Amino acid sequence: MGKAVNIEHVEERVESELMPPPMYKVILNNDDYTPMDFVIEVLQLFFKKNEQDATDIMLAIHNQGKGICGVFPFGIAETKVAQVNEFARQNQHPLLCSLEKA
Ligand code: TYC
Repeated sequence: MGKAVNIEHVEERVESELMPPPMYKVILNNDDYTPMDFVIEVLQLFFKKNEQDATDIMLAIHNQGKGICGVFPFGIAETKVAQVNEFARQNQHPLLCSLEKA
């Protein structure tokens, strides 16, 4: 007698192995006080942007209110948000980093 296989469990496993993980946008929000150079530094340090890309993203956020720094699986996105907000607070800036489902 072959072992019984629970098809629901197999389907669940195949789904979790084949489906890409849900992705989250890491967002920087504009404010009136955080220095532009600090935002550029954040984009270079935490999101590995070069100086030109970091400057372009910062200016887009400044002009449009918010902007995407990167798109990551939940655990990585959550960690980046916490690290950026802590770095901003340590430097006494109100810069706000947040998450949105992609
Ligand atoms: N608006 C800020 C200023 O004029 C610059 C800024 C850009 C702040 C992007 C936050 O996410 C931000 N100094």
